[in-house]
Amino acid sequence: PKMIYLKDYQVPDYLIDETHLTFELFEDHTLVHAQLVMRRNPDAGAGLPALVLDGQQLELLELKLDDRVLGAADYQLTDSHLTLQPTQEQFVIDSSVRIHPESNTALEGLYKSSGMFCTQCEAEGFRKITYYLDRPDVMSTFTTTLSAEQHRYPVLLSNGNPIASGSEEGGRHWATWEDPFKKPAYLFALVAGDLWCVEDRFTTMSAREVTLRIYVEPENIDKVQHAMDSLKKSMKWDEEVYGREYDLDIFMIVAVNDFNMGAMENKGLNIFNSSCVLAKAETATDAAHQRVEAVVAHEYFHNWSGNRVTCRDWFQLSLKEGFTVFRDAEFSADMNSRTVKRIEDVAYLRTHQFAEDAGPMAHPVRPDSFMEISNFYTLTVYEKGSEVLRMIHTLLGPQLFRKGSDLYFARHDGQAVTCDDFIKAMEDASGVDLTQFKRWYSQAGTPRLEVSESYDAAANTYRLQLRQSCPATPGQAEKLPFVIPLELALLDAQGRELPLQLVGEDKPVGTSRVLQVTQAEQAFTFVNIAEQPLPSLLRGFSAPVKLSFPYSRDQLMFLMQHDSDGFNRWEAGQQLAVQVLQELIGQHQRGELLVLDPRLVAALRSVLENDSLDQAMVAEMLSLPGEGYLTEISDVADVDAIHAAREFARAQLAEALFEPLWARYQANREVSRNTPYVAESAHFARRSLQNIALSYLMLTGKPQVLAAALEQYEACDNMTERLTALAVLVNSPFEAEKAEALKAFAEHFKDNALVMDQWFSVQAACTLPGGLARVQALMQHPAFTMKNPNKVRALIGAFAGQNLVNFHAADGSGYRFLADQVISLNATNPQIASRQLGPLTRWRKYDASRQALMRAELERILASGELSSDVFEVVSKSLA
Ligand code: BAL
Ligand code: ZN
Repeated sequence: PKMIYLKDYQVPDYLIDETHLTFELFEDHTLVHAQLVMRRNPDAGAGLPALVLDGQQLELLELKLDDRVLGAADYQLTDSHLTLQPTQEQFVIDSSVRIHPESNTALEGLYKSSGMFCTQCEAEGFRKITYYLDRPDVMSTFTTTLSAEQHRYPVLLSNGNPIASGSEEGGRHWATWEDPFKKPAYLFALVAGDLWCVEDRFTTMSAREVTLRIYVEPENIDKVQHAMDSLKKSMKWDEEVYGREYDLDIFMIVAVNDFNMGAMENKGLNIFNSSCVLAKAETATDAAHQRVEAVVAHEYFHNWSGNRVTCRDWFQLSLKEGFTVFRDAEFSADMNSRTVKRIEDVAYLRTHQFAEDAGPMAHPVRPDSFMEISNFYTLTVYEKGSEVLRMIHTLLGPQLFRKGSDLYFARHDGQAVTCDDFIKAMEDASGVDLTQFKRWYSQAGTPRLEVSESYDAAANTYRLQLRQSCPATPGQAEKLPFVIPLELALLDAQGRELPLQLVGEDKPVGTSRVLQVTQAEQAFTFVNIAEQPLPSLLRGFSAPVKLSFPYSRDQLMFLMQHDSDGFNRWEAGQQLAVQVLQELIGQHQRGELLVLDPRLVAALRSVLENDSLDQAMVAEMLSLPGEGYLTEISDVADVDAIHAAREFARAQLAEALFEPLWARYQANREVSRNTPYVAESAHFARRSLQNIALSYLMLTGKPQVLAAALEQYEACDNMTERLTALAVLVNSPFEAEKAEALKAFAEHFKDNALVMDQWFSVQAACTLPGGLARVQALMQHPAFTMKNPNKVRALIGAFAGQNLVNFHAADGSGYRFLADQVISLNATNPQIASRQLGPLTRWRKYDASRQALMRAELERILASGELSSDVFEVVSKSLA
């Protein structure tokens, strides 16, 4: 595979104005006829160059140029392109091809999932359906007719509005859909299956009626209401917050079981991984309910940020993804607890995206090269991209940001544009110069921001000295300073915010404000500060950086109690816990007795005993930094010491805080027992505290806790409580109870694939010794299959990504296992194979012996035969 560069971008030589598709779907093949109404691109210069169409795994049956059948001498065919010579500026191409969705295991293009036909075209799947200019800057209207056996496939769907349908001889039927909005081929979709739907309506802000349909397999029709409610909330929110109205007469979501991603925003016909649609109390956890709400919103929001205005080329992917993640995060914050949402997002970013940004696959939010675009649907493009949008929002403020987004949508509606176009609209609307800010798009790596202070009691001034730097990343040795929005406050000894007046200002500007750090070294001096303050820095995580300030543990405890910024109260607790855990890690490494700093116990006790705190916040504050995060912040991660230290701290906390934990648990379980399940934030909060309390309590091994776990497992009415009870049993030494619960669970839910995924995950993540053997045994379970991406993620992904102490077993068995799975998946589903590689690519984080073992497995993959471009790119870059 060869590297593709952003700098080589050229406008397309030809454009496609109209695309007319006909699909004849059969059990052993599908015929695709495509009529493309094309013309020379006036922006591409003079003359008539050769027309090069993309196409892979297509059997060409017939090709016509303006009704003239072409012979083999009239075109060139390779395994990736069809080249021919147009003779006029405007022309029509007709092609007929045969494809094989029934044997498509890569789940790109047209494929079959649980007996239905469906598609996934982003990024480059459409070229596996027909010959086309498969690039996002070629936008066309589409008319699609599909025909299939009526009995097996009563529902026939495509993008846009339905315009005609009918029956054919031989038990077949057909339907025609027309999408009047020009779109790139990656937004094309088709579905044929035996599906039921829930239907609803939405009246838009200009009083248009839109039909909403969610299609699922008949047995899942009882699990759709939450997604429908989420869709209506999303449509309303996008009108209110962004002024964006839906544009077609119908909006459809289809749930499919085999799907590489979470969901796909095809115009008017979103196709979803069933895990991101189906949710009801008995089968989906609170987290799953929130995920459904967020993904439904995300895909819906793409209708404007992605579809109406799309990307010029795939280097601009974050134009639509970073923006849309930011939009869905704000939506979720408005629907639920804003602070808790921020905490969850930041914890995720710092554990996973920071690791990516420090590893061999590090790339800018707008990458400048790739081999395989599928490898760039990354945490950096999505989550860091969203942080970049959040920073623009912070710098401009909500009104100017909205003015900028209005201008962006108005200026570029119907166009395929770049990240620079987006920034330009923000600049033009706000008058703010974002030239330096744009380095966030072009420079990879997580910036460090070191802060120190000095207080001058005689002059009543307080000075913050800042130093920013950014480590080298592949291809980028030197970095220029970023614009870092630093939101901060200064607290007095009572925890009150002081008025903030910088030198040179004639009066204070609020008590919490955003400073712009733009230089490698910079200082800010505040005046009229009558006592030594304590700074609350990077409030709300106002920039995706690694901040350091020499807080003492006592100062962190003070911030945990007093900071008025909820995020920073949590953050102070996390920093305190990190300091304490790192001390324990050191003790473990030196072979010393482990001793937990009692201040952590005291801090968490006061959190637990504070009835005025939101229960979800209490739960978040009780959660110690994860092993993944502790790995990320280590220079050399000692997996065993990290695990031992964290487990020791959890066990000590459980013993020391038994009383308040037990009281909180019992009170919350009592309410849960007497309240029917509701998927709302107050209920999420109660259950999250109840469940984290149970997981601590179980570490004490007390019989009344075991009894409580069993009671919760058996008597609860929802998956949130049931799965937690199962997880604590699985991680406990109570072998008989554990075996019984696992068996009962599998028996009860054996026919529900999504619930069985959770059953696999809980066991894959169990850190007790023998993890690999358990995972290998589970791969033989009748409910497991390597063909289903959700199953791969639930078992193999959870083992390698969450069960660090077993995956990193010193004998290399975990690495060998993962490499075997990647080699096997490479042949069937390259995208999923490449995704599973993540943990092996981080080999530089570990000790010399593990490094050698991990490298050896990467080299074994490289030597294993013909690799997909997906796997080859990640492996070769990891070894470079
Ligand atoms: N565009 C791929 C799936 C998503 O980000 O919505
Ligand atoms: Zn997206």
